[in-house]
Amino acid sequence: KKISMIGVPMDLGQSRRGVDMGPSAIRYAGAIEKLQELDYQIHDLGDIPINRPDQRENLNNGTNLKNLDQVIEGNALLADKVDKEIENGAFPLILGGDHSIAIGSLAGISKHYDNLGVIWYDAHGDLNTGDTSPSGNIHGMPLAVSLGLGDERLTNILGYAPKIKPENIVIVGARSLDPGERELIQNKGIRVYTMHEVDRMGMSNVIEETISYLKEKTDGVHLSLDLDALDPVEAPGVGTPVLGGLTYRESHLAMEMLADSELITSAEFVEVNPILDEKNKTGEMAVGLMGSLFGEKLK
Ligand code: DIR
Ligand code: MN
Ligand code: MN
Ligand code: MN
Repeated sequence: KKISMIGVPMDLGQSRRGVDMGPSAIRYAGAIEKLQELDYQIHDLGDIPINRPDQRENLNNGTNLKNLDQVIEGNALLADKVDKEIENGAFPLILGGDHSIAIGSLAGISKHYDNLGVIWYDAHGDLNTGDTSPSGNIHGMPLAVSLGLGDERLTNILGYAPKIKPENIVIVGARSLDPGERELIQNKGIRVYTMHEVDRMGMSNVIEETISYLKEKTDGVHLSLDLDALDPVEAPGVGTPVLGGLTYRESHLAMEMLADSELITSAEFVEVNPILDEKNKTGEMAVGLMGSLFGEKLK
């Protein structure tokens, strides 16, 4: 049971500084010790080098995508690293960083699967393109990019596109979707459990359905966990908090059920911003959820 931990100190995919310190906050909260307790052999590869933008340059490279060049560069490095770790037989565990890093994660991971499933645990859909984005922030785009939609320099990282298929995606926890994202969800038939469904069905049924939906048709499943899926009362250290989120208990239950399913083949924990946090509460939340995802309950 080998895990390769990869930090990505990226904060250029959105506009609140500080999320680049997320990997440090998660490590400081005891991620490595937690996984070692669970008998994993954990290899911390340190952080991917992220270039700071030169404020004098035109950072958008002629588009409305903020810091496009730096986001591409960081994600290309991440994709390569993830690709190599999977080749070496390790489970990639990626620490963000803002959610734009899922572009590189999925590029590196999906190379190894014909039908990669993705569980997108997030208050947001992250399904914008340059045409639909209200913000120009690339962290609101990684799922669209991975579907092959948007700027080619993003969709083509590692030289292939798309990375994933719409029918292999499940979004859990959504409660802030932009008009273009709603349209895309309808048109592509993407499965979404919004807070409405979580409230009505209960998390237990949501994850049970998610597992049976993905089980037969995928050959691996990536969990992309944005801490803003949780309620901001319980996870305040995020850049785009949205009221009415998932609870601690619902989220641990979800992770435990995913652990039992043995479906998850890679994971990332993103958007932890220690500057906005309360005594690293959100970093600790991430580590707790990691514990459940990696089978703490079974011990
Ligand atoms: C919004 C916010 N949908 C955007 N997205 C966030 O800027 O595209 N994603 N916060 O995590
Ligand atoms: Mn997100
Ligand atoms: Mn693939
Ligand atoms: Mn989000």
